[in-house]
Amino acid sequence: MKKILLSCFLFALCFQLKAETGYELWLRYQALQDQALLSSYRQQISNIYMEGSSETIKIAREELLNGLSVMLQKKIPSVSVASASTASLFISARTSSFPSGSGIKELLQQTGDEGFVIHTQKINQQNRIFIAGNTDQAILYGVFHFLRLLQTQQPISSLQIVSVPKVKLRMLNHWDNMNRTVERGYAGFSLWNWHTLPGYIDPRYIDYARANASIGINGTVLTNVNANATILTPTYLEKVKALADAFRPYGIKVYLTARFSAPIEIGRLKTADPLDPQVRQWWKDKVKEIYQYVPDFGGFVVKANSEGQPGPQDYKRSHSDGANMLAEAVAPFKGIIMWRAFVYSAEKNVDRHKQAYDEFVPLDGAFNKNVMVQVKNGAIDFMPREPFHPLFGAMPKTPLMMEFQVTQEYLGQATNLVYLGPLFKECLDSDTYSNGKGSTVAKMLDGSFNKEQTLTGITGVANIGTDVNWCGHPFAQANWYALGRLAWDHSLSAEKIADEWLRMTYSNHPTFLQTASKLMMESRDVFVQYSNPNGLHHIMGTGHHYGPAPWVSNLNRPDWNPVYYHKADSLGIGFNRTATGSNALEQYHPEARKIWENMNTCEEKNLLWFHHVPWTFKMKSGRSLWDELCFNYYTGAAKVKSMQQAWASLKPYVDQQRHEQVRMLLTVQHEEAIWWRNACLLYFQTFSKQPIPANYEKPDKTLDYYKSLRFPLAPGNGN
Ligand code: GCV
Repeated sequence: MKKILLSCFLFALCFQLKAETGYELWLRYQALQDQALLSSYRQQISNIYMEGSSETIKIAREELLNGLSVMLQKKIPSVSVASASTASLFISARTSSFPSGSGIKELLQQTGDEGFVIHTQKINQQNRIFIAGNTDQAILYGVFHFLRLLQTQQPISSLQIVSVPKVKLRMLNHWDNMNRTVERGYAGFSLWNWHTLPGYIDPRYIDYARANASIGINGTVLTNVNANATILTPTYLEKVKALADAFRPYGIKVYLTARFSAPIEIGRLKTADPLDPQVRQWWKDKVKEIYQYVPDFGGFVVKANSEGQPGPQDYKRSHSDGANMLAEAVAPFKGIIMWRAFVYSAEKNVDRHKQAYDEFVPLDGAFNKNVMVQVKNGAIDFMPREPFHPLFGAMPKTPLMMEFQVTQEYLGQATNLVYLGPLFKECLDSDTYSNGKGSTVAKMLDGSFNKEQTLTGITGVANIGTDVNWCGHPFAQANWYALGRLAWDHSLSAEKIADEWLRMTYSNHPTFLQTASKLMMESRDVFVQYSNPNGLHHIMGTGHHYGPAPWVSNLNRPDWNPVYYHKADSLGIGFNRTATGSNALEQYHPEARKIWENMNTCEEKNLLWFHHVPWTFKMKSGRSLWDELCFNYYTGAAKVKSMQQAWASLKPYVDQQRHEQVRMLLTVQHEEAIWWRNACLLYFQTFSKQPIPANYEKPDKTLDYYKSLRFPLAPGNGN
């Protein structure tokens, strides 16, 4: 009987799920089905008073009224100022508006410009909910948070929330080219339609700003770090202004990338030498011009002397010379410079892992106050698993900006379901030991150890494009969401974020949540297991970075070749970064490096990152290294099958359109996992000379077949 009832319920659930494209992201307000909760919410939110009339407040009001009317299936009336003192939901950015004795005034002393308070209090026998902040922007954040509580079906009868962002700059970096291709973009073209701007404001720009505001993102870098100076010309600044105007009410500042050679390319100067007075003046004038278009322009991100980009070293100047020249130009307008530390040189015969540290640590203290050094989470390049970058904790006098990659360049692009929350957290929670135990990367970023640090930030390379669901893979939206949520509060767990996202994007049903959350939480480890297990890295296809190609050895720069990273030979595999090898380990604090420095005790997930390990080396499992690699490649690929099964079981809880899309992509993912597994094992076997254990099915294709595959038109590679 129970079974029949359950089937009827699931059938009914299925029936009423209308097809969805995913466009609505996590802001997909749904009518509440749980009658008890519905009546409790309705009772507690009977009317609203929201003070203020700015554009930002109007947005907050509209969002709230719309969200509530859909979720509560009822129009919630707004009351006039005369009845404000009895409104059940009272929202204001004016401290004096809150009843004395409510304690709100005191709490607002801790919340700064962007933090908010959400409190439920009993006043005259009536429960009242207060949303308070010091600015209209804080109110917008508070409203989105309140809506999230309802979307995720949380109790609201005794809220005691004080939420303050842990870092000031919470940003997205778009690697969008001006012709609308997106470097490492797998979700269509760039959102910015430069051709129709400034006249046409695509409603999507507003939806983009709204989605970002809902997760606390407050800055966007519109252009690729492989920069084009044309963006700095008046025609384009007009367009940038139009975007900045559209984003401003949502609290989002616009930033651009500065091409270091712009003074030559668009300024007709003969040099871009940062110490040349004419060059310095050119940048000052250019910046002044930009601020005439965009009075709250945020500043520049700069990729200099990296992968062929121009920079100060072209003139024998240092990174700080270059950064400070730009910093001086934006300083009068309170702008900032985010100078990227992603540098490695073809000429240097030094482990690429070490180069950024070698270059930047000597410059600690040499940067102007309004410069941040923007550092990728790891020293190589957004690998599927990478130890934290040794620069974190090594530049105490310089504010460091974390750069994560939200777009899945090396993590299955848009065909693989990989939730990056655990990757972001793994890095943020890593202990640098720079100020003793507990000096996590997150604490290096948020100024915990340096109260004078005014610039703090986390940015993510965006995975957003013109695809109807914004991010290509339906689950890739979770990575955008996770970046924003962690930038706001890096202490949130990846599970909590996945849970919120799943509830808002799909369903609050407990069975759905249990299975889907497990699927997400394991997905990154699964990807690592079938692609880059045990610390293998940078063994992907050339250029497009799609799929495996560990055999590549013919690229001009040694450190572009996969063979440089895995170093497989007849003895073993892996990069010796200990004192007997490149000694990259010396760049970490002695306590931090302990978990890696000894091959016998090194955490196995990073073993081949730091050690060249004999094929016969005995792993903790008792297997030899070779057998362990086989185990991991096979187990990882098999786990994708389990992901497929798990997703199939969720069909009753997901609308057909989105369910089907994920189902098909998981099939592709399974094929790709087998491709990684077979290609890598067949190739590494040419060194290990050992068989794939008999209990595994044999690869059905040859190594030559895998080597022959070509993907000249794969996305994200400038095509
Ligand atoms: C924007 C990697 C990517 C490049 C990217 C570069 C960077 O090398 O493959 O596409 O260029 O990182 O972060 O600057």
